[in-house]
Amino acid sequence: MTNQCEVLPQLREAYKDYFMIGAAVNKWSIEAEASLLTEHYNSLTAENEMKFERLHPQEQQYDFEVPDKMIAFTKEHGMSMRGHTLVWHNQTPAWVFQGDSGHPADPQTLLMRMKSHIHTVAGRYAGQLYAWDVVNEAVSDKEEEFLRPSPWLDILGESFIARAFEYAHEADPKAQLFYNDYNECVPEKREKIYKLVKSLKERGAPIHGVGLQAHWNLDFPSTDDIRRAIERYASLDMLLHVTELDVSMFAHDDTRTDLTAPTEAMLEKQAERYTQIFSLFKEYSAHIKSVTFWGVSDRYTWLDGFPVRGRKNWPFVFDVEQQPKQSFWNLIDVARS
Ligand code: HAH
Repeated sequence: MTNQCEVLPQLREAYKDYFMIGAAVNKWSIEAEASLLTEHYNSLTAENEMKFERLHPQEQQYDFEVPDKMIAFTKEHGMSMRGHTLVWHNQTPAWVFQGDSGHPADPQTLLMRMKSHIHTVAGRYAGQLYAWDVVNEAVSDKEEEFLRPSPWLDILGESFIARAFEYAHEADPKAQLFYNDYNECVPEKREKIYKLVKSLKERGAPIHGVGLQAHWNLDFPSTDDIRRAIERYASLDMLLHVTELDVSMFAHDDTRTDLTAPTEAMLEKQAERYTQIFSLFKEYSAHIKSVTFWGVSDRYTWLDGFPVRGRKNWPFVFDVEQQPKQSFWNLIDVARS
């Protein structure tokens, strides 16, 4: 088969009047999938390389080598970059929350560490990232629980969220600052995210947007629930970014591990889903300014290891050979319709 790259329409070009098209990258994909990236995408997010544990593994040690290279790549190719993420309960080293002799850190120490981390990281990249996911996943999935229990919440109380936004704004006054979460279209959680963002706004915290992670599958969430979530967050006068889109072939309770390739039925259903999803995004493009896939092609996705370890998944619009799937063509049709 001939190389189709040159004749393919470009996703970023097709959507240029609506929103940026992004991809999460890592050290491997930014090289192995470089031509797909530069052809179809104009925004990158580091999948893991800007997380606390990677940038700041020990109190006196920062490591900026890989993210610096990613930023250089985006500049070289005229792309933009989102920052992910400053404050999260996961992928944060234990030292952050530790005090003396086995006790947890006291509130002043933890707040000082948070401030220093945010000032150093967001300060280093000031003016080079158009947005930051300042706080990731602070809202609980459990009924009757508002915020997720975490060392941040346990030690600092709810105010850790507003403080994080203030520090990020001090360090990079031009970056758009986002609250980012998953299950963002589930009505009960949607209302908690709405309540959190509303209270941040009312307290005058410098928050500019809501990040919808959009880890979805062939049936979940319903397009009605996606629409309702977009409208609800937009009603707070927030920018919206779709930050981590993937359309898994497997429902949450599906633990099959026998498939070595997607079935025709799966591929067709996924393409229909992509049509519905991007039609909605286009309809709300006055609010949605960036749509990022949490990967590039089906060669690699974090879903190969989550929630079922070692089960291959095929969530994107380019296949394992980096060729366009029906889903890709549907996205082009939606853009042109
Ligand atoms: C996201 N969490 C994170 O924001 C991202 O940083 C990571 O690379 C992948 C997914 C989604 C998530 C999770 O980590 C655990 C349970 C449910 C959802």
